[in-house]
Amino acid sequence: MELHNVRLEKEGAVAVVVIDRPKALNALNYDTLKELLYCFKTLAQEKEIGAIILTGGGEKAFVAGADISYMQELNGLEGAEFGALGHAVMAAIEDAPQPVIAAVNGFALGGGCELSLACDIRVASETAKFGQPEVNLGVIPGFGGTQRLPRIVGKGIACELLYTGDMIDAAEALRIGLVNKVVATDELLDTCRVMASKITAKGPIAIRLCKETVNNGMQMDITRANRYEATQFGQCFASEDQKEGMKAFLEKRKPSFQGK
Ligand code: DAK
Repeated sequence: MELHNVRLEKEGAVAVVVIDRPKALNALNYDTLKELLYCFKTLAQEKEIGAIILTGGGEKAFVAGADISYMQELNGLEGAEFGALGHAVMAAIEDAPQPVIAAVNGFALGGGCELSLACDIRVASETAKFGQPEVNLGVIPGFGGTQRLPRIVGKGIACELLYTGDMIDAAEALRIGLVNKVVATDELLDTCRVMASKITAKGPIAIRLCKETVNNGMQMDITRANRYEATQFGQCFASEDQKEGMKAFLEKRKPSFQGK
């Protein structure tokens, strides 16, 4: 697939996906969502990629939301198709075997905030701004914001953000647990690269199973979730990585994981 709105760059074991429509503050139209879906589906098959960073092109925005000028013209059927595509992108990020780090470099509003919520980890620049302003447009979030936001920051704070449509800055996002850390703008990508490299140095099977277990377990009650974790834990022992990791510890050397 030819990419016009998204750039896919590979730096060793780390892939960087850049949403690149800075003139429209990287707003998500149909084509951009299609390209994102393609990138995440493709990367999911690439065993040599161990972590993915998702960010926005330009200086101002991660993603300022779904593309309002595109959406304005949609009929009911097209709206439903657009919604389904958005959900498919969020699911592709969550289901990717690799951890996905959102490097939030500016506005993350509406669908842009929701995109960051689908990622495993959010790192924000000092200039980042988050919000779910859909109520200002007479709609509700449609890419999972009403579901993922309360699971991340708790119901009360999520409801305040969802009902008021207020924008919050990076410091407030950190305070409420929406982001993992806030760094200077010019350090954002390198901070994410360091984090991604730390992850890619671990056993890929353990990382994949960890992500899968967190995401699936959070949909279960605690008893089932713990049973599920025990099964997933057992799976690690069918891997060469587990043998290597434990052998390396006992031999006082660094492990050499092969992802097998
Ligand atoms: N869509 C389209 N264009 C956008 C945009 C957006 N969301 N956000 C900004 N732009 C464009 C502006 O129109 C402007 O274009 P030009 O006039 O230069 O052609 C350019 O980006 C620069 O924006 P501004 O001139 O407005 O820049 P400022 O610094 O003054 O303001 C801002 C930045 C981010 C505060 C402002 O642009 C803004 O408020 N943007 C809209 C934010 C917003 O409301 N986002 C939420 C969108 S609603 C669905 C599922 C999900 C969704 C929809 C449907 N289904 C299930 C069907 C999701 C909905 C949303 O995300």
